Amino acid sequence: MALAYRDLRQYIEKVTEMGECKVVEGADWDLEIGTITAWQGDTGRSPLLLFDNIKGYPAGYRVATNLFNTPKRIALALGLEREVKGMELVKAWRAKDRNSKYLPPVEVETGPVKENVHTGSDVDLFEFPTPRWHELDGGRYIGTGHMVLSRDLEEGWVNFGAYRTQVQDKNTVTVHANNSKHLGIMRRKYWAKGLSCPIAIAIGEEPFLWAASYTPLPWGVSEYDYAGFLKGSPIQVTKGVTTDLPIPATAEIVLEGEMPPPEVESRQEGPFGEWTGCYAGGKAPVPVMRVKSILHRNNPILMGAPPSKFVSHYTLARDTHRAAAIWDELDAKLPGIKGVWNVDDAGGMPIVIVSVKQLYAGHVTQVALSVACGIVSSHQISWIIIVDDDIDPSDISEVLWAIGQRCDPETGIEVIPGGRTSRLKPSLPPDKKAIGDLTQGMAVIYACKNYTWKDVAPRITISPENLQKAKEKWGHLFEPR
Ligand SMILES: Cc1cc2nc3c(=O)[nH]c(=O)nc-3n(C[C@H](O)[C@H](O)[C@H](O)COP(=O)(O)O)c2cc1C
Ligand SMILES: [Mn+2]
Repeated sequence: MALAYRDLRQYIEKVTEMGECKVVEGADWDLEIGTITAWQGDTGRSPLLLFDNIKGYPAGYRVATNLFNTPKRIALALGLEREVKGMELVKAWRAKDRNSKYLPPVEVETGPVKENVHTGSDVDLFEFPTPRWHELDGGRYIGTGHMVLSRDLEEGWVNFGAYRTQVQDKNTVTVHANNSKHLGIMRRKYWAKGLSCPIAIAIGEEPFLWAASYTPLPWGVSEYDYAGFLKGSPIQVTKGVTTDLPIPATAEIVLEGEMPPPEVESRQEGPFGEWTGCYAGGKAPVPVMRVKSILHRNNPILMGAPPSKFVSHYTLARDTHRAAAIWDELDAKLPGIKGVWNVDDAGGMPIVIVSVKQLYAGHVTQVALSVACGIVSSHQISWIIIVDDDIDPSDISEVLWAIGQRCDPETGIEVIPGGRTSRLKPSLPPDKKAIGDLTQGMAVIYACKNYTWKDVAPRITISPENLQKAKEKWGHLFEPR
């Protein structure tokens, strides 16, 4: 189905037509926007929030949050014909990804992002109503729903990713990228030669650019090509003003500049409320970006995606997208995979449930260990739960029943040491962090029947025939006429 929108603005217009956008007037950038975002996000059915007339800022300088929090908005954003949730949404993502054909961007002469261009002493980051999102945040984070662009010095391809970005002063931000991430690798190639790394940051971009920004892709694959494929048409880019980086032509705000080597300049950054549901990062020195130009549309919309423990509140259904990617990885290796669920309530990654139609002895062990070492699944995973094919893994009540009735803890739990985690993990002990040992165990819960004696305890179910007969005879008592 063709997408109903061209850019973030038009997406918001469509959401408004659907009756799912609330304009909030008069909120303060200092905690009020963040508080309303979290309060509504936690209802699980937040409208898209569009903050206007923000305290101390002119009307029209807006902030948008909670963009994709209902099945209706997810369907609109993904271009699905009807709204779906649970395993249906996982299957919809799989159908999209299966037709994967990377589409490179097209360059256009100019775009609405260049409606306003500020350079030199005209650069002032305080032009925008950047929120302080969470109560203990170390400052105002302009980059949460954003994309940080860089070009590989040797290979020439363009990467982007979401790396939290804090405002330091009118023309300086800090960009908190892990060294293992693609920006982390790219910037060190410039720094090794004593050069500053040119970067551009787009804030407020069309939904598939946002999805590509936080999705890990292989080294060498530009997120632009992936976003183009998700969209079904190439992303329009235009050359920057003070960098030659291709920037999204319809972005709301773009900052351009460079990151000098950290020994030339770093600033204290953090802490920041993170995806684990906890504050992380403390106050620590982080490399800066010196902002050389700011481009923005008239009446710009700063897109915010402040992390909370629910990944689905601030991403484009990343919880289900991850389940789809894990399912694809498993299907490429093993038969009998009937469903994969990634538990959003656990903070996005630590709990994955797989339902399997057991075909031979040892099958479930293969599945569990494949999840433990999958490219998508292995990072940050703590619990792998295997259930049988009569259990819908997205139905947590069914999964708890399976743990309660089909798992003997003495033999049904396996702990694998040395799983990959990160400094942000609240359960990682300080002494391991101190020596850089960022690993912890991964547990497998076999909440499934034993293959060799699996038929001994049939479940209580009502056969469709008996149900139909009962309905015919007594349905009139229960169903409204
Ligand atoms: C809201 C949000 C904030 C993020 N902040 C950071 C961050 O500060 N540092 C980081 O290394 N990754 C961060 N990530 C995760 C990266 O965006 C993700 O790993 C992405 O795949 C990185 O792109 P890359 O694979 O091209 O490096 C964040 C993700 C989201 C959704
Ligand atoms: Mn990348």
